[in-house]
Amino acid sequence: MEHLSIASDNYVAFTFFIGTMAMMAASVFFFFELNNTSPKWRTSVLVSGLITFIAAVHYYYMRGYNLETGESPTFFRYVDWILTVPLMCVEFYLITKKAGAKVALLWKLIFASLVMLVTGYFGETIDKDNSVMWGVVSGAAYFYIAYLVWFGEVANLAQTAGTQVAKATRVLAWFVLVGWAIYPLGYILGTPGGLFGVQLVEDQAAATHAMDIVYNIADAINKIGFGLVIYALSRKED
Ligand SMILES: *C/C=C(C)/C=C/C=C(C)/C=C/C1=C(C)CCCC1(C)C
Repeated sequence: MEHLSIASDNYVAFTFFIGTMAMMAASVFFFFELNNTSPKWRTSVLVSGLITFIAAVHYYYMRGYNLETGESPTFFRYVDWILTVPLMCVEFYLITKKAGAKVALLWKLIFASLVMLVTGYFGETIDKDNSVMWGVVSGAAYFYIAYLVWFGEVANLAQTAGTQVAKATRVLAWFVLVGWAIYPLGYILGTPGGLFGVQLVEDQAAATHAMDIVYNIADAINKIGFGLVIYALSRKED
């Protein structure tokens, strides 16, 4: 059997490797800190750990897949997102629940995130020719989520849930607006004609590599960052 190791100039494989390690470390941290977390915040911190743990398992797999085939693990990328993004919606629900958030709000967030991800998957895989159209639909669902957390129900409930929850929700809203906006950039770089027919990276292999690196960086920022905001909130208010 051929021995596979990461070449020092293989940034795709390297970021998959670092991603695996970072997600694992974050999960261990969140899980072990559960013991020092007040009961009120325990579920929220547990969900932070589940998000990074699910990502760690997927990254371990995607790292091996990418190393062995040299290809982009698109399917498992989206399986990961379809599990972890709804869990991020659960975080918004949990921290605003004390202020009266209803399960209907949670479903609204989850539904929008599923629309965002399923349409993105279509654009990247089975209907690449219409990647711009799928990207626009996905973007609309993304803006709806951003709207809910900045100005809609999530923002309003957070205001009545107390200063610390309001502050934390504002930081999470920045993650959604800026951190999540990195993903459409990856999509535009990696999809043929992603930005209204313009191919930004000429060579398709290089374009796919750029997309994977951008997604890997975005995942580390968003999954671990989100979890740390929740963790910090659990320390400030008990
Ligand atoms: C942990 C994973 C996260 C937070 C993933 C978030 C993914 C997105 C916000 C993806 C958004 C997309 C668009 C807004 C348009 C193009 C297609 C996507 C799916 C890349």
